[in-house]
Formats: sequence, C-alpha cells, structure tokens
Amino acid sequence: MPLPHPASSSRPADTALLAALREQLGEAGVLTGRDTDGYVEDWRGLYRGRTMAVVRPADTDAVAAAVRLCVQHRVAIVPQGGNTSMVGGASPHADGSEIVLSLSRLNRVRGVDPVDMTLSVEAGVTLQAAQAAAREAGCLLPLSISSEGSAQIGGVLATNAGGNNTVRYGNARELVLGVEAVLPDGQVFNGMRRLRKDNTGYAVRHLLVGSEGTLGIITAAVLQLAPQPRSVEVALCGVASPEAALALFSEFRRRDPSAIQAFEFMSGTGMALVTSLIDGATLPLAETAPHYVLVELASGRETAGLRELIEEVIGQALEDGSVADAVVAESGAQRAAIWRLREEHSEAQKRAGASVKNDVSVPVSKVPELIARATAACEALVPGVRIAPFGHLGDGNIHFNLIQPADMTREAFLARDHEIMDTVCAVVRTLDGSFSAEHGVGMLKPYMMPDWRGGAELDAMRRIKQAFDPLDLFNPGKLLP
Ligand code: 2HG
Ligand code: ZN
Repeated sequence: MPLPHPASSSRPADTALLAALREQLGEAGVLTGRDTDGYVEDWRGLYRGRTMAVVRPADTDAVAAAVRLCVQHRVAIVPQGGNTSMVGGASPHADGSEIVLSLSRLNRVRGVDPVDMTLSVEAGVTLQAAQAAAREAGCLLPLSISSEGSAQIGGVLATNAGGNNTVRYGNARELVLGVEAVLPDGQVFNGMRRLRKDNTGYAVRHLLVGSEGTLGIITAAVLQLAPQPRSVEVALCGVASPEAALALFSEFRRRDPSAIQAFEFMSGTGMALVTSLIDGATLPLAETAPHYVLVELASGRETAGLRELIEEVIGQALEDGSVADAVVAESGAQRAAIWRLREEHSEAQKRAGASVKNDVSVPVSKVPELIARATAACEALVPGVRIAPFGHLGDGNIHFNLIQPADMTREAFLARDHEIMDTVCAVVRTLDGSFSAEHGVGMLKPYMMPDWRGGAELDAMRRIKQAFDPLDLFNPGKLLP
C-alpha cells in the first residue's frame, strides 16, 4: 500500500534536519526564509510553493549525504536545476513540507573527448555551457531548446527534453550514454560509461532519463556528440496554411532527408506577439503571413549544396504559391535574428497574458488537422481566446498554446485550464497523439495519466516507483497521479 503522501499534511520546519544539513553542507549550502524566494516560484508564476529549505550541495557525495539525511527524517525532496519547467516539475508544493535540492553548484564539465565524441558534464551545467564545451572541442551537442541559457543538463535529462533538433538527432534520451545519479536510498549509481554498445540488462540510465526526478537525482551524464556542421542555411517562409508548411517539409525531406537540422512552425498570431512585444525583433519579410516556417539545413560537408537546395525548394514553393514570401539568411547574424523570432515565442506569450500550454504531439502528417480542429474547438469553448500554436513541425510536436482573451481576467482564464487542455487533448487522442510530448508531466498533468497511460502501463510505472522510492520522497506529486 502506498505510504501517505508527505506533501498532504503541513508540517513545521524540521529543525534537527536543518541543523544536520548545515553541518554537512556548511551555512552557505542551506538557504531558508527569503533566500529561498528564487526557488519556490516557477518562471511563469503559475506555481508558488514554499519550502523548508533549499539545499545546494557542491558535489555528488554531498547530494548523497543530503538525500540520506532527508530520508532519515522522512522529508521529501524536490530536485531543481534551472527552474525552467513548463509543468511545475521542479516546484515545491504549497505546504512547505519539502526540501528543494538545487543542482546548480554541480557545474563542472568533467571532460570532452573529440575522438570518442563524448561530453561528460555535471547536472548543474547549463545546456548552453555544455554546447559551448562541445563546440570548443570541434563537436556539436545536438540538443537545442529555447531555454538553453538557463536550463541545466540534469533537468534536461530528467524531462527527456526534445527541442529543435529532434527531427534529426532524436530527444535527449538518444544522446545519453551514461548517467550518474543519487537514488532514494542514498546510494550513488555510477553509470558514467561512454560506450556505444553496452547491452547488460535493464538500462537504468534510461529509467532515470524522463523520470522527472521521481526515481533518482541525476548528478552527471555522458552525452554523445555529433560532428560540427560545416555548412548551414536558415530560411524563414511565410505560408498560407499548416498544409503548405507540411508540404514544404515533405519536399525538403524528399530532396535530402539528412539535411534537415530543424523545421519549425509558427502561427501569425504568435509571430505578431513576438514582433510587438520583444525589443529588436522584426520580421525580415515584406508582408506578414497567416503562418511561418523556419527551416535549417546543415551538413558536415562544406560543399553540400545546401544553398542551392534551399533556394530551389523555396523558389518552387514561391512559384506554386504555397510560400507567400521568404528570406534565406546571408550571414550568421541573420541566421541568429531569424532564430530569435522563433525562440522568443514563450517569452512574448508570457508578456501577452496568462496562457494555457498544450505540449502535444501527433504523427507529422496529422499536424494540419490538429491545428484546424483544435483551433475550432477552442474558439467555440472560449470566445475571443488568442490561439498561437508553434513548435517542432518536423517531429510532430506542437505547442498548442492559448492566451487569455482581452476581456477575461487571468484568474478566470486559468480557472478553465483543465477544460481547455481536455478539449485540445480530445482532438490529439483521435489523431493518435500524445498529451505530453517534451515538457514532461510535472504537477500540471498527472491527472491525465490514468486516462492516457492507464492499465498495465501506469501499473508498471507505479511498481517501478515503489521499487526505487518506497517512501515516496523523491519529487512526490509529480508525474504519477
Ligand atoms: C519551445 O519550443 C519550448 O520554445 C517552449 O518548448 C514552448 O512555451 C512553450 O509552450
Ligand atoms: Zn518546444
């Protein structure tokens, strides 16, 4: 029988535990009171929790020691990296009964090997710093997400993040060769192997990846790198419809499937928010369009003919009218400016008001139908709602985001979040999609798990949780209902 949920009853700070943690980690390693402010609220301001303390161990042994103390005192732990979760996955609950364990001080690059093409990094290294370490060694860490400046490797792996390059390289999981983690019994699982072939029973590392901190706290990982591209082309196209965007994707894939590094979709509504709310973000096209596509092609060869390819495919689409207007970047600065229009979508939507996010995926062929049907259903449900879908068309993952109508308060809109999410997900279900594509389940979506992952699958997940964490002290209330 599951033990009572530690977060279900309010409890006073455990002073004996705090004293023991201070002794173990030093004064600077344990924050309380106002010093915890930056750790108890998520970046969207949706989850405002409380915590007994924030502990900041500086190495793996200190993480293990902190875990053992918390377990002795039966106090639950919320692991936290860059605090960029979209689903409250790293936020403490409101009753203050948990300890937030920040991985930020585990921020060393342990090594990069350009021959093996591997990168060993600790959990608190930001994704951007990890990318830079790979680049310095002449390699590419082929994982890119909008929050990469703050998001840390531990959280990226704990959520099995996807991002812009999944179409070519897969999700974070596909890049993980080895993992080091602290398990709920305080043991350190040292799986920092860097082998391409290693078939020895259960892949514990893959259980930890995507477990959202419910089975273990990832403290370091070995990531597979890719060759650094030698030629890159980026274009922005205005398109009349999601169908035209899909047709463009199919044409690039028909011509050279190995060249597509990213293929991103943006709605006209979302783009208008970016260009009006983000400083210096301007549309490099003569006219606005109903929707936009960002395509990036890349190759390890300098003379791969990517410029010809991008110009030919887009030129043909301009001729047949499926692309209304387009620009191909002429320099690195222009490529970055185009990417910025895509990457500022979350920030612009945050500035525009409260939003309900639906991080969903469908087979790529169904993306246009998803957008059309979910748009109609949401317009009928909440008249005046601003619908701004965008995302990773190349892998079928669309962020079907809705922003509060101008005449509705933030509270009134957010009170309808489940209703809206259920409406979008009803469409997703008929298209054989997923309700949780790349952001994880966190605190936002466990209620959907029985419906989407019921029966044997949820049962297996519960047994795995019970086997790893019988006291339910690792990120309770997240992922599993
Ligand atoms: C992205 O693709 C992120 O930019 C964020 O996954 C999506 O804000 C969102 O909903
Ligand atoms: Zn995304």
